[in-house]
Amino acid sequence: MLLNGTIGGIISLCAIVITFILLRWRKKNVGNRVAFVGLSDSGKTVLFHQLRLGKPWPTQMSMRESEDDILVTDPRGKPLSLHILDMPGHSRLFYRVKEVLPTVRGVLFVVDAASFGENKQAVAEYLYDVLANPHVSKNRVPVVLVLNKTDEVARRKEGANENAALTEKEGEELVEHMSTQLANEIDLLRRTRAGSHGSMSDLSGSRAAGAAAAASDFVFLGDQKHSFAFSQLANPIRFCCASAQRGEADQVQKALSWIATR
Ligand SMILES: Nc1nc2c(ncn2[C@@H]2O[C@H](COP(=O)(O)OP(=O)(O)O)[C@@H](O)[C@H]2O)c(=O)[nH]1
Ligand SMILES: [Mg+2]
Repeated sequence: MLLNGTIGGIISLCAIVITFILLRWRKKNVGNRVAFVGLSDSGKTVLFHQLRLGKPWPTQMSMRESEDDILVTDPRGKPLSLHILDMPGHSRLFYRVKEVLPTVRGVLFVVDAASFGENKQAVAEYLYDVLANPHVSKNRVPVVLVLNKTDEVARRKEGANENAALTEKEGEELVEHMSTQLANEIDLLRRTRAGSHGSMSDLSGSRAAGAAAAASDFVFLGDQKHSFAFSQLANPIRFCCASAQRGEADQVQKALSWIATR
């Protein structure tokens, strides 16, 4: 009886130790790659250089990704290394994004907040393909939506004042506005895609080459019974504002630390 109890105790202890080792091993193997994705011209490359050099750098259109290691700090100030990849945004090169996504620990999805009104359908289509990626959805990869070019948004509000900047409250309102608009677009898109079995051919203005939703692997994002909301996703999602060109990227730094410590 006593012997049975002892053996049972040893087995439980072994199970706990093995689980602990497996969890540590899994965490180590998640890697530290973060892909910067989003439509062309959203500001990925400017942001990439701003984060790696701490200053602007002349950008150029590239057909291949650039990569580098950067350091971020956790909430206790401990430095953590991340490998950031600036992906080309052109729709013809979405196949590279598809190849890279299965290797990432996190995604930084950059949006041009100044032209969002005209581009929201294209932004939503790209975002859908990223969120529906099997690795991203199954492994609950954290996704940060960076609302970039807030300087331009402020400039338009304030009537051509070169130094215009959004207040904290205006930044929060922008996040609220854009996240609601994006959720509405995704809601529409998932119904269209579900209705057409994922065929991209009848989506007006869609990124043809981003045709991640082929009939066989169409993924319905979120809760089918309710209108789409980002909170329905298993992925941790976070929004932040930036003006990469002006070097205003501290919210992005915080978001990267958040990815690194998850
Ligand atoms: N006003 C403004 N322009 C920006 C900002 N970030 C990038 N840009 C401009 O947007 C254009 C595209 O930037 P780039 O980083 O090459 O975009 P990518 O195609 O997403 O890599 C360039 O002309 C940049 O100077 C920003 O924060 N504010
Ligand atoms: Mg670029």
